Amino acid sequence: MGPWGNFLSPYIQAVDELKIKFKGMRSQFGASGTTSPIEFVTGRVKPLASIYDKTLEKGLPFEPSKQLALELQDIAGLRIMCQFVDDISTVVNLIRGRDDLKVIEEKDYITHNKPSGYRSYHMIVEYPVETIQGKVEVLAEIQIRTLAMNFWASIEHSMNYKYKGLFPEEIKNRLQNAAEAAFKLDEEMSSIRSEIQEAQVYFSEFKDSTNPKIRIQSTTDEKERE
Ligand code: 0O2
Ligand code: 0O2
Repeated sequence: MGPWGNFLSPYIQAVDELKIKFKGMRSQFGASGTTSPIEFVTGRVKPLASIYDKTLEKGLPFEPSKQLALELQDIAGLRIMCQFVDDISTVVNLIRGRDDLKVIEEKDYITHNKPSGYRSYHMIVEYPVETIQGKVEVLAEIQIRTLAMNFWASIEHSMNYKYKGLFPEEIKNRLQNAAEAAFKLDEEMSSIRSEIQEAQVYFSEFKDSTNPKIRIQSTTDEKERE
């Protein structure tokens, strides 16, 4: 493994482990019969080309170093998507309460959205990775957002590639308006949250009852209980 391979290896492990842990939180909610505040989780290690761009932006040497590990806090990136805005604070509190990581910084781009219109809650955490050389503490960025915020950010991010960050005024205004529309959608969905969740419970029970494998399993479970 070359110097970049060695440098990035603990980040790859951190992303893999954290993804499993956050997906585990979702399953635990499911198993306990409580609606999960987590809809889905994704993760990535920053590609070398993006690391290179960031070093140019920040005036850092493009080489694996302690300084790079400190300055680029999102080499390991996790994204947690929620259905409702209120779920975000539930997830933030769950992360704050964990013993396996340390929260270093929080940025609330939901109350204070970025001028672009971007909304998300960011947490920078320090996470210990066990390697064959011993323990390595790596920084990871966790972005927590609703599905609507994620939809907006994904579209805006891909348009950024086309316009290289320099949007024509009209596009910039339209994107800002779209961000506000996405936030209105979030508010509207929150106002009928109980109605939506009731329908989702009904829907998953209906799916289970029409799935022959699950019907056989639940009959077996019932027999075992008797
Ligand atoms: P399930 O059972 O579908 O939930 P991975 O390595 O596959 O775990 P990766 O590569 O980090 O994940 O990210 P990826 O492939 O972008 O997506 C991770 C998980 O998020 C996948 O589920 C996707 O199905 C799910 N996902 C991605 N986009 C959406 C979306 O827009 N809506 C919903 N509801 N889910 C989405 P899993 O982990 O394969 O399992
Ligand atoms: P990627 O991996 O392509 O998403 P930084 O720029 O990181 O040195 P800062 O200001 O501390 O400095 O970071 P910030 O703004 O807290 O978080 C940066 C990340 O948030 C970005 O990562 C995006 O993922 C997301 N983000 C921030 N602003 C916007 C925005 O206006 N639109 C979209 N779509 N995403 C945004 P990167 O670096 O772009 O990398």
